[in-house]
Formats: sequence, structure tokens, C-alpha cells
Amino acid sequence: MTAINAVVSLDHHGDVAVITVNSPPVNALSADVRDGLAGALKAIAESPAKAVVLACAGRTFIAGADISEFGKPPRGVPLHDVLDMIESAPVPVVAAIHGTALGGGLETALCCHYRVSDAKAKFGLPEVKLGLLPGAGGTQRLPRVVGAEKALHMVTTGTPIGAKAAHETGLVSRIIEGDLTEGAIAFAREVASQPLVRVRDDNSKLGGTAASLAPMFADYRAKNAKAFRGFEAPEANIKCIEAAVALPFDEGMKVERTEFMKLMQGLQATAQRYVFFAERQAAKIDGLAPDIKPLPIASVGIIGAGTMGGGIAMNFLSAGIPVTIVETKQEALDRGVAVIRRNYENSAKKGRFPMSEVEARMARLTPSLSLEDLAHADLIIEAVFENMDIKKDIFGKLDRIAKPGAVLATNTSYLNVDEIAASTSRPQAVLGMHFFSPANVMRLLEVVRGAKTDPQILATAMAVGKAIGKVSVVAGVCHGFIGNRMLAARQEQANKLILEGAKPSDVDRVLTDFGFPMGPFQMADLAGLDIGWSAETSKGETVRDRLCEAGLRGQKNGKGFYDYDEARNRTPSPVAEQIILDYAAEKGINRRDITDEEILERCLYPMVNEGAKILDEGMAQRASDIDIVWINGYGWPVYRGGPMFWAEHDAGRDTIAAALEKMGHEVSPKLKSGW
Ligand code: 3H9
Repeated sequence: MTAINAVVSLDHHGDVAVITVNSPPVNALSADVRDGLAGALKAIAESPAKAVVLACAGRTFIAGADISEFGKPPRGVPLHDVLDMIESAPVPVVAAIHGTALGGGLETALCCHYRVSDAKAKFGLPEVKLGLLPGAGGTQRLPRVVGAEKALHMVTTGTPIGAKAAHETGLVSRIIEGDLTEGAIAFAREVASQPLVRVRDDNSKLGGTAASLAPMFADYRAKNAKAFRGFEAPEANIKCIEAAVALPFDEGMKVERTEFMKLMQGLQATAQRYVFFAERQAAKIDGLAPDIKPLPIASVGIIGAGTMGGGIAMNFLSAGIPVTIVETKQEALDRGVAVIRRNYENSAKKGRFPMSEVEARMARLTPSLSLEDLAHADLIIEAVFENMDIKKDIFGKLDRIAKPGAVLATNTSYLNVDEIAASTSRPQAVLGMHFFSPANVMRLLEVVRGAKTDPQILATAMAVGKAIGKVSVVAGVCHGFIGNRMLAARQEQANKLILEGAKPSDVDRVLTDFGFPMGPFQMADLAGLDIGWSAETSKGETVRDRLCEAGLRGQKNGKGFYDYDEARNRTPSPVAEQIILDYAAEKGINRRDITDEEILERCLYPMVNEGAKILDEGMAQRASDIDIVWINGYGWPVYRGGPMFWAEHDAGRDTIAAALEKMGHEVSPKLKSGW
């Protein structure tokens, strides 16, 4: 075996040359990998090899361009040159694919003359998730293999396909049983004397002409308008697939290049790339000693089978981890279990998994009426009503019941985790695991580190989050932790704005135009206006109190800030509007015209300020963690990178600080100095 450089080697198996890329963790196409590939291909051109296999060591085939090189000065052999060398090789090149052939990785494979894979391999062009499009010929070659329609779906969603589907579409010529490289070498020998086929030369599988496919493109745009709203990359991807159909290959490549460069230089791609790394960074605990390893979690106990408890349980059942779920009354327990079953059955009906999987998941669930049944659980998550006395009582009991070494977590949204921990004799074992509703769907998990939480317990909760597919962020103990604390700052302003002259629908519109899926008043209606409200104790002190007193409960009874029809279409509620006007008059507030600009600034700037204060107080490890919370828990548009990224790169920290001062806010020093 010859080492071409530190990450690429060349090997000859008789008349078949094997190039192996070995660049952990994911064999990304870094300058070293590109240089190595170019070196290997040059060496092969001077050898008597009759065919070439391109394979990768480690956990995956090439998973894409090296994203960390984007935005930096170019180094090494350009990717396009390497791909030209592969495509114009005088002998067939066979890509041997395992793991994930993604982005530039799949584009490399598409320049090979054949692709073979193992049965578990996945194939995708996920660039759209980075605010980009496949810029190494992927938009022109993929449709020539799988057809324009399928390629359109793959590039605009970024969702990969499996080996079976890849084989059916012709993307993969053979699925290899047994050793992949051996199989690929045998395959290469079989095709060594066949005439060379290059994807770029074959238009037969595109599936139609520009004219015949025009309705398909129009339909696709219309169907996905909502999902693509605000994003620049999906439309650019669509244009490139249209070009693949309408233009000769080289012309199509020019369109791809132009569209790629436009996206690459834009703020959305910068933001989405930042989010990619921020998400991975969030999983890391600063200052954690390297010898601290997470505890194994093989069984989970959940206290409370309501909406939250049930949703939390589903995460574990779906991930193959048995759950004991405890309620105080049989009826509540039965109801909770029935909801879990119904949710799974609905997913199965939609074809997400077979019905047998519903039973497999339900079989992992043990319903119980006794906390004593949690004695053997490795992790116990309390998910009862937000009431400090009840939570303290439960943790006092858990302290006696739970086995030594068990992780004790509370799913509180606001309450003081240290106070809850103090009701046990083992505060080091206690932390917060704040799930977001619906807990089986929402990706965010705030892991709340108490003053006495043991680092190993914290590391365990973070590892558990990963195991159940969450994006976990470490937060400190403060009111509302990261997300809800910042949300409160926004809500306070939204509430003031509607008294000062803006309509709830104006505030909602400005925020949805910014990219949020819904505004604060739509959100309030959805959650229910009567959360935490009761007729007996209502003093009519807030607009919300008065709405509830007038029988407005939000979406649940079709009346809230908006009126809702049967299909949940909304129109601003005249009743709510009158209540707001009366309230403002009573409080002597002079109403005035409020611009959209003021609405946006007053809602978002205080949030950023609160984020900066969270950093001042050390309640978040880093600014990017705050962004991850807002993107995954509150619908901040990913193409705007999160509130802290937006402040830094778009709105401007100084502008925000000056505006906040004018509004009379106490400005965080970090907002001025940077984070
Ligand atoms: C592209 O290809 C553009 C082209 O069209 C060419 C245009 C000219 N680069 O996710 P993990 C790091 S765009 C650099 O935890 P997993 C990652 O940061 C690219 N680094 O592992 C992490 O580092 P750390 C298109 C990368 O097993 C470590 O690898 N391709 C890259 O859960 C492990 O990552 C993509 O978008 C990269 N491309 O998942 C694929 N990828 O340990 C992006 C990963 O220091 N990657 N890293 O935190 C993925 O989707 C997942 O990483 C993968 C593995 C599924 C491959």
C-alpha cells in the first residue's frame, strides 16, 4: 500500500487500483483529501490498472465538502479539478459506498462511472440545510440518474435515500453482501472492459423536457411554498434542476455555479453553517474532565402521564428504552397510556413505521400507580403540575425510593431546580430536563444544571438527550432558564404594544414576516388563554384575565385574540379588540400608530438583551447555545441564525444597545462589548 499523503492511500489488487480515503471523523473533502485524491489519480494514470475502486475507511464514505473550509481562502487542488480527473479517467472508477454519501461525497460518487454500496448506505444532497445547493455538479448529474422529479425532492429537502431506493433508481449498480471493498473490486473487474459511461452524457433518464416537466415544477413550488417560506436556497436548487432539464450539461453547470456563488456569499448560508456547528458545540460541556463518562441508562421512570409525561415517555419507548410511567389515579394512567398508543397508531397509519412497531413500543411501557416501582430506574423524570410543594414532596419520596446512582430529573419550565434538589439528601443527583411541548416532537431539551449537580449526572443527561434524538443545551438555574426567560422579555413588549396602539394581528404579522411560524398572540391562543388562570382568583388585572372572564379561551373554544372557524382559520376577534381598547382607556394609555419597525425592534431587541444578561450571569455556556434554544424550541428562523447571531451579524449589537437605551432598558454590558 502506498500512502499518497496522510489521508489518502493507494493499493493495487492485481489489475484493480484501490484508492482509500481515511480522514476521520467523516472523510470530508478537505484540502488534504482533495490533494491526496489528485495524487492517487495521477499515479493510477501512469499504472497499468484496468479499473479503480474509490473507498473510504472509518464510519462513512465522504460526507461532503469540508464545511469548516467555507468562507476561508482556498487551499489545495480545487474540488472541480479532482472531479474532472475522476470523470475523465481512462478506466472505470467504481465508488464503494458505506455510511453516508452526502453532498460533495455523493457528487464525487456521481463522477465515478459506477456506484456500489452496502445495504445500509445512505445517499443525499443535504446542502439546502446549509443554505446552499450542491455546487460540484450534483444538481446536473443527480437528475440524469434518478430523474428530475426525484432529484428535485432530494435537493430541496436534503433528505437522503437508502440503498434499496438508490438501487431501484439506478444510483447504485449493485448492493454488495459481505466485504464491501472486495465486492467492489470484483465488480470493477466485471466492468473493466465495458465502454466508459459518464453520467453527464446521458439525458435519457431526466424524465421529460423543459416543456413537459414545467407543470411538475410549478406544482412542486406551489405545494411547498409554505415550507420554503423565507429560505433562499430551495428556489435556487429548483432553478438548477430546471436548468438540468432545459440546458446542455455544461450550460447547466454554469447556472449551478452562479446560483451556488450567490448563496455562498449570502447571510443565510453563513447563518445555517453557523447553526450546523453550533448544534454540535451545544452538546459539549465546558470544563468537563475527560475521564468523566455518562452513566448507562437502561430503564427510565416517568412521574405523570399527562401531556408532558406521555410525550417524554414516547421519546424513550421509540429509542428502545423501557419506561415505567406512574400516575396517582387509575383513570389518569389509563388515559395517558391510551394517548401514547393513539399517537403511535396515527404515526403507523401515516406509514412512518409498521403496526407491529406500535406493539413493540407499547410493550416497553409499564404503567404503575406506585412510585415504589421506580426503585430500579436508572433515570427518573418528574413531569407533574408546575407546583413547588408537589415537586418537593415527590423528590422527598424519590430520595427514599430511587436506587443509589439514579439520575433524578425535573421537567420544570420555571421552578428553582436547587430548591427541588434540596428536598433530597442527594442534590448532586438532581437536575432539570426541560422538554418542550409536544415533547415527542420538539427537538429541544434544556438540561438545567443545579448548583450541586454532579458533572457525571450532567454528562449523563446530555448523553440521554442525544440518545433520544434531542438537541440538548446546558442551562443554569434562573427563572425560565434560557428560552422562557427570553420569551418573557418578548411577551412583555408584545403585551404593551397592543395597549399602545398595535393590534395583536399586527404584532403576529410582523413576527411571522420575520420568519417565526406564529406570533405571540397566535401562540397564546394555541396554548390556551386560561393556562394558570382560574375564575375564582381572577382579579381582572391583565388583558388576559379579562379575555378569560369574557369566556375567551383561545383555540380550544374557538375564541381568543382571534375567532376560529371549524377549519381553524382565524380572523381578529372584535370582542378581544374591544376588551383591549377598554383596558387601555381605563389605564389612561394614549393609543397611537405603531410602525412595523417599532414592533420588530421592541419585540426582538429586549430578547437579545436578556440573552446577553444570561451570558453575563453564566446561565448559558455560550451565545451559540442560546441560538440553538431559540431555533429548536421557539421557531426562530434557522436562516437568521438565532437571536445572538442575528444581533451580531444583521441587526448590529451597537444599534440594538443604542435603541434599548432610548427605550429605557438597562443594557447588558455584553451587548456592548460582545460575547
Ligand atoms: C457540500 O458538500 C458542498 C458541495 O456541494 C461542494 C460545493 C463546491 N465538514 O454530525 P456528527 C464534523 S456541503 C466538516 O456529530 P454523526 C462535525 O462538525 C456539505 N466537518 O456525526 C463533528 O465535529 P466535532 C454537505 C464535518 O455521526 C464531526 O464531524 N454535507 C462535516 O452524528 C462528527 O459529526 C453535509 O452537510 C463536514 N461536511 O453524523 C453532511 N460533517 O466532533 C454534514 C461532519 O468536532 N454532516 N463534520 O463536533 C452530517 O450530516 C453528519 O456529520 C453525518 C455524521 C451524518 C455525516
